[in-house]
Amino acid sequence: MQGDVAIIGLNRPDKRNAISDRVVEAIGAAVLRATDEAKAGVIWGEGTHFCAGLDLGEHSKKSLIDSVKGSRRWHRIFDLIERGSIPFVSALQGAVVGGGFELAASTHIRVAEENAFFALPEGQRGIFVGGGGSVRIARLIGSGRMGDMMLTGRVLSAQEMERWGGVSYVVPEGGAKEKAIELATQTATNAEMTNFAILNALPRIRDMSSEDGLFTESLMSALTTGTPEAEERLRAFLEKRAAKVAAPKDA
Ligand code: 1HE
Repeated sequence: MQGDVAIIGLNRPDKRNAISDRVVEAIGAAVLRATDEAKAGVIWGEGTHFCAGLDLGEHSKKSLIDSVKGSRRWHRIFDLIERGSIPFVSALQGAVVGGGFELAASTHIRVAEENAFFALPEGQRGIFVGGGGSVRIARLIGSGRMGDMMLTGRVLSAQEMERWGGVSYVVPEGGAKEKAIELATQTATNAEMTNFAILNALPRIRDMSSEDGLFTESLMSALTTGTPEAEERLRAFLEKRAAKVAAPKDA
């Protein structure tokens, strides 16, 4: 923990933080604990690479049914990140590959170091994404671009991925974790109900018709405004006790 922020590290650098069954279960346990104890979380990887994706050694030994169950396990656990109640920021360096990119896509904000690189080599490996990428990555960067990555195996730099909308911040080498903690700390100061609505209403509204989306938005808007926290924050602004919105420093 750092203040209100839970720090979750992938700690298997000798295997480039490849995700085995044990690793994905450990991520799930850490995320549940963070959701209970913290107001925001950071997910980062020990060593020179964020994550090399699925543990291919373990995967190659699986039966068909175990492979389906394995994918469903990733879905269940990554869903705890994406649609839980606290925001998660991922700090990315080196390889952000396959399931590593799927993990990053389940977090709410992605910070990449200049040396980070992104790929979906499933085509080359003869497999398919199984950690939610066909939904989350496709919605993040577009299914056309995702299809291009999977078909050609092309590798994108952090800057290219930023242009594609897959990461929101590119920082110098060695700086991703610190920036991710800074952003997570910032999100932890928001009203809890607003963070909950952002995490849970936004992805659902995206899946709705415009009409249903607008209706749901009105309900969420009223629900958040009705909390004592919102009442106090709105009063603080009107009594000039709250910070104003300031123009960016480099504007
Ligand atoms: C692994 C894995 C892994 C490394 N599963 N063991 N992911 C991939 O196709 C990416 C495969 N990995 C790589 O391309 C490279 O390892 C990296 C670019 C990530 C890093 O390169 P490098 O030179 O720093 O490391 P290395 O020497 O390749 O790997 C170090 C060790 O990690 C080595 O084991 P060692 O026992 O020989 O030391 C590697 O075998 C091992 N290693 N990556 C198992 N992925 C839910 S579906 C998701 C589908 C996918 O994720 S597909 C993409 C899989």
